[in-house]
Amino acid sequence: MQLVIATRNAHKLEEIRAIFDFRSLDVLSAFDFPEIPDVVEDGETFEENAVKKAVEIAKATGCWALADDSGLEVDVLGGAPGVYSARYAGEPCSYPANNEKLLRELSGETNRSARFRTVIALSDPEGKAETVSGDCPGKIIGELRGANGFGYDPLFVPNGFTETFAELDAVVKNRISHRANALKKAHAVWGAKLAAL
Ligand code: ITT
Repeated sequence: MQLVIATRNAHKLEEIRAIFDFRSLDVLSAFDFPEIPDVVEDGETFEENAVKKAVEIAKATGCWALADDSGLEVDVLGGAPGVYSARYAGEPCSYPANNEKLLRELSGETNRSARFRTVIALSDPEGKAETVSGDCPGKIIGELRGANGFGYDPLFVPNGFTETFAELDAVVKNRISHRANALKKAHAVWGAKLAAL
């Protein structure tokens, strides 16, 4: 049986494959289905967008699908960029422009607390979906540090560390991240079901 990871974000895909033990499942991604149009992410929550991505890809492929909707919530910005994390500085998605905008918005601000959040949705081929979520608390620093990872990683220092996600080894990020925490729950809740596919 095939499972499709409903993402066209290569970094996310790499992290999901590194974190989650898919055992003998044949795992594909949205990159394997170039004819399927991008899912329009117009939900107001990570849950809505994750479910929409998983359900649309499951129905279009006839496979089970797993989607990740994620982003950064900054307390002093009222939870922004939140669901708009990918396109915070406008279209098209640009990580440098998003990071510059975040630094601008937080200029002179002493409260730098934030968290990454991920919602993982799993849909069956008919479009019946469930979700789990995970987060990772930390703070936003005042300059970019490190070259690993993607997105806001060079600005985010997880609680308990002095390095940013972009300075930490991928093995460490994949042990403590929002995505790791969500996927641990996914494994606990859906592991047996997925193993039986
Ligand atoms: P798909 O919808 O195809 O999965 P996407 O990049 O559009 O790809 P999202 O809509 O979930 O995915 O947006 C997630 C954005 O949140 C992403 O582009 C980054 O800016 C940010 N983000 C999520 N997880 C992150 C992480 O682990 N490290 C750094 N930034 C992250």
